[in-house]
Amino acid sequence: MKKEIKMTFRWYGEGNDTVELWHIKQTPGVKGIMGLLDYKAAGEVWETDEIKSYIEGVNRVGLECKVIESVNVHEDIKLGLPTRDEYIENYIKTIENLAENGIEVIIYNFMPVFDWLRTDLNRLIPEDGSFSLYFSEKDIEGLTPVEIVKNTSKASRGFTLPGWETARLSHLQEILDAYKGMTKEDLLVNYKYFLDAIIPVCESVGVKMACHPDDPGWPIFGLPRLAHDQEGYDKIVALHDSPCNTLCLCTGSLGSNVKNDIPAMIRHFGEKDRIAALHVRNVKHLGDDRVFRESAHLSEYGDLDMFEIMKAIYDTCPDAYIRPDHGRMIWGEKARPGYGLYDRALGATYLCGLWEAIDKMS
Ligand code: CS2
Ligand code: MN
Repeated sequence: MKKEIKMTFRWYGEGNDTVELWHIKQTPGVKGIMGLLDYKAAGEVWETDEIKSYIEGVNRVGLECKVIESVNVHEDIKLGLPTRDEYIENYIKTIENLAENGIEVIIYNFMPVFDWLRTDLNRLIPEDGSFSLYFSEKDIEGLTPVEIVKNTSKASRGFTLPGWETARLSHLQEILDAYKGMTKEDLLVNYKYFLDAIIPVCESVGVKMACHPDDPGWPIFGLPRLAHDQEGYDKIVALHDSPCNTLCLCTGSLGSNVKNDIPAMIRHFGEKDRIAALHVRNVKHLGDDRVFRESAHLSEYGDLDMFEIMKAIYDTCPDAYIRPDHGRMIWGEKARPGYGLYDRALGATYLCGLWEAIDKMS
């Protein structure tokens, strides 16, 4: 191969995932994981010892861990509260501790309150009897955010879900109230304050921050959101101009918004050296721009052209870490919604296959 693909897999940790490290090790093409200490609340310091023993466990099966996803940003930082400085200090300490343990990229997001949002975590795909994550704007119209959170927790089969920490969401209404009246511009100011504090540290320890997009890719519940199109990301990278201020380009999150041309966005930011990580998955819109499900990875099952996506990565940011993102539940698997083994493994293999073809053709 002229260029090696850096294929990875998300893993939630020992005893916290139906997927085990040896499953990942046996998945062709996958060289490492995007890992996390799932028990850490936003704002807490990740200590060197715990990071070290986590990574040693991963290395023991012959996998590497160079990417962390996520170190969550405390709400007070996004809100710009006086208490933010303490949380930023903790964030910096965590960056330093991760760097000391060989971490190169930290994925995070700067979405107020919610991480990704779906209205159904186990939606039947009638064509083949599998299940996937589904979103319909109409389904959230009649519901309050608090009700949505309750439904999501109930459907999560007892697994933790990224960004849906029970402790934080237990005072959800309070957090939502704190955002009342906040504009996109206000949020950008708070974002800049955060980046100005952490990016110089990242530069000195050699870590790239990679901002994950909003999902779905438009504002919800009247909350300000910044990262769902090229224009928004242009603003984010301009907030603090540095090769360490990058994005995690998630094709499925951005692809939920039909206005986004994903291969063009990859080329745009890849050429500027502002993509450090990618989540590559497909979405299928169902007769309406704001109704979609997550489909199998192959182009023919969704709306995205996966060949053009992989080609854009190969051409402009081949050194970025890649993983399949969510997968469907197939073959009777019972796992964390979106994070079963089988469909993600098929996705990884397919993406590696596209890569090999592109590599040989170029
Ligand atoms: C992930 C995100 O499950 C997902 O959709 O891609 O939750 C991602 O891990 C976070 O937004 C990053 O902070
Ligand atoms: Mn993603």
